[in-house]
Amino acid sequence: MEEQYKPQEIETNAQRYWHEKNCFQVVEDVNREKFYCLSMFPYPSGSLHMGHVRNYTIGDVIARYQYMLGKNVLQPMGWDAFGLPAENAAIKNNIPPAAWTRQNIQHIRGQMMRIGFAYDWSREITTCDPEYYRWEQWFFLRLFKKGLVYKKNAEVNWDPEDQTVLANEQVVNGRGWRSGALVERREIPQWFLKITAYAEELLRDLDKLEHWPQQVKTMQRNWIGRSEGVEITFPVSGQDPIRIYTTRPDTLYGVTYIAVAPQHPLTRRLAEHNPALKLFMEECRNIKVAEADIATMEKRGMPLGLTARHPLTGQDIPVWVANFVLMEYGSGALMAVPAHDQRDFEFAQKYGLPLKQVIAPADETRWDFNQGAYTEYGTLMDSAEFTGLTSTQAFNAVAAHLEALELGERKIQYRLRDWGVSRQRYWGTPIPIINCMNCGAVPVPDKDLPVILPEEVQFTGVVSPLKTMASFYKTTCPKCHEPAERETDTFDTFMESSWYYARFACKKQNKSMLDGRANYWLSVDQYVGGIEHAVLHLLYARFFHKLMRDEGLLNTDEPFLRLLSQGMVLNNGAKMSKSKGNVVDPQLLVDHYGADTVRLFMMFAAPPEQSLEWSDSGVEGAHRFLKRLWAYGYEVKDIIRKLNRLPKTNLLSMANWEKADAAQTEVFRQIYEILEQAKFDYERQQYNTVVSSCMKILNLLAKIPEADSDQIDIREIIIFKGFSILLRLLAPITPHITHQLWQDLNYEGIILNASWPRSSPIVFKVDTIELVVQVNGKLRSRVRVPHGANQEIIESRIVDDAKVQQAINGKLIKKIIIVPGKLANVVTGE
Ligand code: ANZ
Ligand code: ZN
Repeated sequence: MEEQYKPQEIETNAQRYWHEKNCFQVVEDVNREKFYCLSMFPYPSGSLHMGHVRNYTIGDVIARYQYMLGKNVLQPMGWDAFGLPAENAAIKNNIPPAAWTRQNIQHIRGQMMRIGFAYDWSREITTCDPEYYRWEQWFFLRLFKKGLVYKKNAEVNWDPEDQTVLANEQVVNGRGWRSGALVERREIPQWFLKITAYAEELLRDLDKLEHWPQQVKTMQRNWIGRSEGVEITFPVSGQDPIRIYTTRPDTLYGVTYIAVAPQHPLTRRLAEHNPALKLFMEECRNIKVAEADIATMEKRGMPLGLTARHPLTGQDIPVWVANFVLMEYGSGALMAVPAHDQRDFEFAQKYGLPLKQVIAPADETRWDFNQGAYTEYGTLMDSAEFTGLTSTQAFNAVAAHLEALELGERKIQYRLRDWGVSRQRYWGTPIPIINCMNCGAVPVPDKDLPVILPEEVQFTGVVSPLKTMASFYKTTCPKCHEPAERETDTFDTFMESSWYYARFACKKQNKSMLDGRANYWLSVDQYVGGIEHAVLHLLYARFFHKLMRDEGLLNTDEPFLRLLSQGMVLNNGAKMSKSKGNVVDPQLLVDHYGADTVRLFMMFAAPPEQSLEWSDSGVEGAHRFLKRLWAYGYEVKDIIRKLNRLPKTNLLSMANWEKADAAQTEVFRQIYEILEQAKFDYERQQYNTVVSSCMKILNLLAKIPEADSDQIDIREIIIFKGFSILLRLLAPITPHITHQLWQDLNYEGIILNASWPRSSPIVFKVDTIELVVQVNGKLRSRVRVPHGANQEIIESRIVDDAKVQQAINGKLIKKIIIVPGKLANVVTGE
């Protein structure tokens, strides 16, 4: 055994061992409890950053912990390889996206291996491999046949100079990033997946996800945005009636105008003969309406010169076009109630439209409109026969009345829109459709899949090479055999990340998308990733899971049982990022201190869900601890090796615990007490306190007293047992050093296969006495210490006591005065 801690050597050895023995390659085994642990796979750009390292270390600690509990653990890794950055790099470095991506994967895989993540590399997935995306194409066509896929016109950013579609990231201040031309909005045909058909289930099943952070579930609920309301028809003379959607039919008597969206068919029709209206429509087109902006944006509009008839009062109401009405929501028109809706209120103020109060707050009748609209529920006033009802009663009464008149219908509305999956980009999965002049959009026959993306391309960055590559797009129609053209758009890369977790379960399956093994491994027991994926990725993956279930490929309802959203890595209070110039390269740290130090620091510095503040001294502290661990192992190696030669079974019974030295037994008891805490913390995933527990155990062991009696063997047993507990508790966090120490000290087998430490095998009969503890002369606590405990143990019990710590409040302890059997006084500085 080496006297010095040499992380580089130790880590290479341990990694070689795991690799040669295929320690992390798993097969399905119905007789064992499985555990599927997954960290969100990375986009392979350049090299790993600290956020990745944190994410993957947390996942690895969870996987290794489950492994040591004896479960059949699957922890795979792969590459989310398609996407825009590869195209940008291609332009910049004049290297094809494929080559750039594969080169990065090579590099990052090496980095991951160097950190010792327990991945089953035999299951690696690269989403830009035809072997992967062919099943995505196949699945898309299944959905196509089921009618869950459709094509419709949708707006894109159009660069008129480069004659190409731009991604949102490529629009800089309204101009094309390359040409500098003013970007236009243009409608082109695109493919959509009917996620709205699953809106209800996606919402309902959130209730089943009891191990997901509330915050993520709330974000998904808001995104799905279910609301119950009524669709009401307002007749318009000489035009089609206007249908509006409202969640507040109780305010129907307070309507003072109707507002329609700039893209509403009525607006379009009238604009044909109204240049001012046409101009207004055009202006609205250029604003991208993010919903969050609607509340704050300047409300603008104009009268359409029409009136609608109120369905109940028969009054004429003016019709306006307004920029805050979304064409994509409800029916693209609303009944405006300025007295009770803030947006309607602001618009009415601006254009001098009337305001009519119809809801009275509970205790008063007149609302002071200087405060803005009254938007809460209340009691109806000035509402004919509905006056006096509560808002809730009126909702039903008005809805029923309108339904009877056939002028309204209750409706459930979702904010969720269908998922547009077409991207006018090169580096993605080709959409497996052939466009034929005679037959329209024809699916590529299964036998012709995959539609392979050509990788050897000249990439200028202006237009997707697919659009100019006749060898790619020229083909014949599978139906009529006339010349036809392939779809040159590719899929949104969220498609690939929506089902990779399932594919990992079906290693080397090239006959089908998934097979029966998916039902063994799924659902994923633990998913770890960043909060930035709270909505899109996690919602799409949940959607895909249900789609695959309904295709008969899976038998579960949800992909991820437990979700951990890890906090950010900060440096000097700000997120570590290139743009802020505060990045620390994990590779340099691994090279300098070794992987175990980096892993230990990551786990010690903060609980997984909280943000982690970078600290150089924290890294050094972690490294010092590992050096001490090693040094201690070296110091006691002869004792441990000696005991390891004895038969394990009677080791503890050999010792005469009745006569054992009290101070020593107390150390032993404390180790077991800490062990219980650490096991609890592992279960609740609070690894920072696991690490502090480990530090405490090492401190206890290092200071274990010599015996008063001649029961020397007990001290040795405690060292032997205590160190083995310590190593196993640390093994998921710092797997290399613990692997080596376990082996060097001749503990049985490899630590990976060692059983998880069990609770205390002996009942401690500790005879204790109570000490009154003062801090600077003031009574603060009472602490029990073992009878006959030495000064050192008494001090450690006092210092560990929570009330004492609170009283000390971080100050330096000058001394502790002990009156044996009675009292202790802690004296602090300042
Ligand atoms: C009258 C009313 C009175 C409304 C009132 C609200 C308060 P949620 O709850 O998010 O589903 N609305 C309807 N269609 C719209 C569209 N296309 N663009 C913008 N707003 C639209 O929102 C439903 C409410 O948003 C509807 O209820 C409607 O205004 C408005 F005191 O109708 B309400
Ligand atoms: Zn055809």
